[in-house]
Amino acid sequence: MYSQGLIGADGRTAEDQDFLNRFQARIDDEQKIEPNDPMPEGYRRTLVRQIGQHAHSEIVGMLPEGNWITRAPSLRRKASLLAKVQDEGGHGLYLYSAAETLGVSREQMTEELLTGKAKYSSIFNYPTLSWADIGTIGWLVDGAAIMNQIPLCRCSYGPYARAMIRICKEESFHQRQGYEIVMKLAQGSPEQKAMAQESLDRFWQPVLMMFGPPDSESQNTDQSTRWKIKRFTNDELRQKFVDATVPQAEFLGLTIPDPDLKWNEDKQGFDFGPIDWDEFWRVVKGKGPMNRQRVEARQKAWDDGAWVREAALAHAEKRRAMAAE
Ligand code: FAQ
Repeated sequence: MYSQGLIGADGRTAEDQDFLNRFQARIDDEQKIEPNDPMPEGYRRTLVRQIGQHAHSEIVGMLPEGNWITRAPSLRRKASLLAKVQDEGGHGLYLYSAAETLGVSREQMTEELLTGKAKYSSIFNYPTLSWADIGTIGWLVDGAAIMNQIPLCRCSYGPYARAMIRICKEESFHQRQGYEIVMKLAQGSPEQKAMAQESLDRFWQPVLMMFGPPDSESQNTDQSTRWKIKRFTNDELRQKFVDATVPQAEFLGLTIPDPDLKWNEDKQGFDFGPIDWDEFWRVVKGKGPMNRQRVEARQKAWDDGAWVREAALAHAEKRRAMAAE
């Protein structure tokens, strides 16, 4: 995710202190920034990076679950999984459109993804090895996504905030369908319960990593919070997620794989054990279990779709020529 390229950097914006102060005053006043409004180049670039990575995550995120559509255990499960994966594709499309309002094209963003310049969420570089993983992804990955994305509905950039409202509604359905799958397994045979537990064991740490590095290592949080792109820090959201999820696991009769997990009366939240940040950075830098396969799948889809893009352009050109006659 998070393109670090120079997409859209025009280097021409006059950003004297007066301009920056006026912009910050609009942000502090909770005014929404719209595509044609003047904005600092850094604000625009931060949004292109974040929205672009978010869009890529939604699209790449279709792959681990898509892997199970043909193997879903019943027609009902297949229909809801199909709908869920399709929703994620829709989210990617709204988000690419939101990023395009900032002057970057879908082609540029895709190129950055395929060349590895732009990132996507680390979580999608893990494989889905069992049916229980589909439940765990809905329950925990969509659960973490909602925790992170509800505050984005109040992001200062109008098109991103508005896209997030619909996305969050759909994500909450996804979270429930995942929780229901895990619940059925947890209440099923000992083998099914063991499958749910094994999946939770594998996904717990990678899910906590979704919120990004600890605040002390997060280079973007301070500025993004000042611009009200982010409303909470990475650690704050991670803590909220843990506090919301522990009682859900207890209800399911599953054990969160963390011996240090303990209720802390003083902070009214759970303490939890260390996260393997070396693994996080390895995955972010392209060395996760599925990075290569994920990018190859996107490259193939882009290549296979070339004729559609060419046909659509030729059609648009023909219509333009006819209208001009
Ligand atoms: N993976 O300075 P920060 C979903 C990078 S959607 C990879 O803290 P920031 C739905 C970060 O880019 C999931 N890289 O960064 C679904 C930066 O590097 P850079 C995606 C990561 O932007 C469910 C560096 O580390 N959600 O799941 C990750 O302020 C099921 C330092 O980090 C969003 O994208 C990571 N996890 O905060 C779909 C939400 N974390 O770019 C299908 C929007 C950090 O400077 C199936 N994004 N990095 O080179 C955000 O809220 C923020 O971008 C954060 C990161 C919170 C993710």
